[in-house]
Amino acid sequence: MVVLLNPPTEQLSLAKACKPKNAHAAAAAIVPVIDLSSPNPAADVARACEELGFFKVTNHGFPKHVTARLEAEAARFFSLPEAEKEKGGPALPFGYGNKRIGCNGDMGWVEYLLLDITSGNPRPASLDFLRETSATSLCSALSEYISAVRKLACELLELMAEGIGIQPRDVFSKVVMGEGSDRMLRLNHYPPCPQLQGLAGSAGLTGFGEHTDPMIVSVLRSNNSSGFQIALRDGTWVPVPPDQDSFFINVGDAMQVLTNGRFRSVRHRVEANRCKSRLSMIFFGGPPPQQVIRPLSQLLTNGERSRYKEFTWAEYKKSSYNSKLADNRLAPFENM
Ligand code: GA4
Repeated sequence: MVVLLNPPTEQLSLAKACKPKNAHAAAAAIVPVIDLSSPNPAADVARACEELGFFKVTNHGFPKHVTARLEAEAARFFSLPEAEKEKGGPALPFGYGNKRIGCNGDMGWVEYLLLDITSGNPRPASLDFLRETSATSLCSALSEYISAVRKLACELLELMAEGIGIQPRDVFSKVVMGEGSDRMLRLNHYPPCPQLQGLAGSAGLTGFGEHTDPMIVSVLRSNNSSGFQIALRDGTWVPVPPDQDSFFINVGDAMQVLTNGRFRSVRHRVEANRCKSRLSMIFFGGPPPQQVIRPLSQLLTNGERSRYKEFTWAEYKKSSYNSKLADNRLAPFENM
């Protein structure tokens, strides 16, 4: 089933999404919750990365006002007239994008701002299309958020290393936090979808189609609007109950390779909501372009073979950006 949008060439598929009322409660039980103020969260972090590739963190100490400020700035940006926002597009891959995701025909009921933050903050030029005052206030909200989210990502990556029993503790974090490491920030706005209003409760419109994240780690925060779903190992999709006070962490493809498949890159997607806007902010942390990606030698004990062929991050990115969202991007790099 599809919904036809304007212009009619833009077709977004309707995902099957029939869920019983208590599905959220069941899903809440599935998503591991890691309390970062607990005495030793590392083992739980590693278990979550192995079993699901996904978990939620609470008591993270992230300053609330920083999130609130970026959320307000993002909402202000997305409420600008379309013609203003379009000046920042098309997203190839960076900039403002509307419904088109990537360059290979993927579509979603989403508008977004994808920013390259490799050098710390978004390159000022990437927001030059905004009037000076809005660019300045969005930029400063972004820099504040980016420095706090980098700290949180770093802490989580260290817990992942500790939990899986490898040393030094910064083995993952230094790859993501080093000079020239590939880092991005994405602001996604999923507007309510009026076309869904009249439809029966069994269908959901694709906001962001199913995919895995190519990077090492993704740190996601959203407002209190539902729609985010993850796939379990058996392919079952479960809705993740929203929680605006927590962060959700995804393992990405590069981390799956570094750990020789112990940590799982989680497949996820977002369904559009018929009546409520969803606003999310995602930090993606990856390696520098020339970094060779292969399983850490400490994890290849007792003659364990690498499940993957070696590749550089630049090679992986090139191949990723030539793929469709739902593709298994690691398939060409798997050893038989
Ligand atoms: C998915 C995760 C991140 O949002 C992203 C996406 C990127 C893009 O939007 O430009 C990609 C997608 C993502 C994976 C496959 C390619 C590239 C769109 C697409 C179809 C920024 C990323 O790093 O990979």
